[in-house]
Amino acid sequence: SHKFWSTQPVPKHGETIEEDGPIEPNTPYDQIRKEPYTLPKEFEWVTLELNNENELNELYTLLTNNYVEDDDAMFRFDYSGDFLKWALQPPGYLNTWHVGVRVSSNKKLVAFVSGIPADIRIYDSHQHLVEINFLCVHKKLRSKRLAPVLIKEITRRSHLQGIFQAVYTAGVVLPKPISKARYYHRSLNPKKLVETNFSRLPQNTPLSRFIKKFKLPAETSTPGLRPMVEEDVPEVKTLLNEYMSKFNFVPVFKTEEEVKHWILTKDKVIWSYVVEDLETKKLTDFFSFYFLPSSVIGHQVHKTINAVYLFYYAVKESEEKAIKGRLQGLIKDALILAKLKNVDVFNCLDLLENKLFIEDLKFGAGDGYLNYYMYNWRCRDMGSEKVGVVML
Ligand code: NHW
Ligand code: EN5
Repeated sequence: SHKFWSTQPVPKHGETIEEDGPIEPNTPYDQIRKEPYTLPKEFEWVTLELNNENELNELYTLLTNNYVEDDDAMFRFDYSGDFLKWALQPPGYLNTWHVGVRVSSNKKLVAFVSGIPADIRIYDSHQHLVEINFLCVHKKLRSKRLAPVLIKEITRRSHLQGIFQAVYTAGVVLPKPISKARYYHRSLNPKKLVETNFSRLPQNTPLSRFIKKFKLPAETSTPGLRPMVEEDVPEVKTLLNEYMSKFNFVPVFKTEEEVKHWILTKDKVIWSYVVEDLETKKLTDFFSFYFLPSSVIGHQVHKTINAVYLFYYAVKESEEKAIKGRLQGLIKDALILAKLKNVDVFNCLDLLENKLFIEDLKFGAGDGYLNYYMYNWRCRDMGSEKVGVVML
């Protein structure tokens, strides 16, 4: 099978790994193809300029109508324009990695793929690489082998920048995941979730009892919890990098600019909170969650579900056995804060130390999974509790 993926430097399914390292050597600059790959004749390549509001809107429209859906095609991700700018313009971003395909005759945007620069650690190896996301082909152009052309083109544009490894995630299984995580969902607005069939009312359960089960306190309870501000950036950077040392596959935040970009609150995009020790005034913990609504496909009343996803966090607790209680308290406060923002569902994956709170805080297993991949890197796979990379 895999007519395309079998030609790429990725491990084969069933392959056993002896030693970590690249699958193929870096291509010397003079041997990298300098012309874009050939598209079917009715299409042309474009580099999107997301600072241009019209082009940002074209991307928003393509994704809102054609991007990822659940397996039963009931919900589709609805990333906002502000969110896309945040996701695609981090420090050091390149316009040339915002790759679009237009119909030559009418200039309609019909496909896209993106890359952003990132630093990660996988086991003991630190890498500066590209994170690939937002691969999308218009519904009317599916199964015409456009995706492999987009992937080869973003690969070529990465090679031209001296980058030969990539990280990406997908719901689908390809050769070959380094880890597989599961989605979990915590109802904040059970009535709406039942009305949209996002969640099913369990047999013989009245709605009133279902609603009661998910009730939360009106206020948070962690002493010293407050919204993160710009002055917190240096301490959050240290907390996060230290906390990440527990895991095998993690982001490395090298500059304060990156932490400012990725963690600081941006309204309706990402919210972040810190815990300040009331005596020492030092930060002990933080957490963040991003806002990613989903369109409810073909519903008469409800057009969107307001969802947030747990993003990066750090817990400072020297006693390993006390982490569970500490983290549960923090995430319970995150649920309360999200509820106050009119969020319908709080989502997370079972990575980081999330298994410590998933059950007790009444998250339920979703029907979606997320597979983690690296391009041109061979390494041992790992359980999701060893993964620290959260992708948007
Ligand atoms: S995952 C979300 C991907 N997007 C969606 O699911 C949106 C809805 N679907 C679509 O738009 C996050 C289309 O169905 C897409 C495929 C475009 C997905 N990743 O054109 P054909 C990301 O963005 C393979 C990789 O006919 P199509 C991560 C498939 O296995 N490959 O299909 C993106 C087959 O190859 P095979 C995928 O349905 C990571 C071939 O595409 C894939 O019209 C990209 C069929 O192509 C997926 N999600 O379009 C890789 N889905 O060998 C980056 C299908 O099996 C690699 N395929 O025959 C690294 C590059 C940088 C390296 C730098 C050194
Ligand atoms: C790359 N950066 O499947 C992203 N979502 O569970 C691309 N299910 O929302 C990769 N089918 O389980 C994305 N409700 C891969 C994920 C694609 C989207 C996806 C799943 C994740 C999802 C919902 C709705 C299912 C609708 C029917 C779901 C059940 C929730 C319930 C709440 C109460 C307790 C039990 C569980």
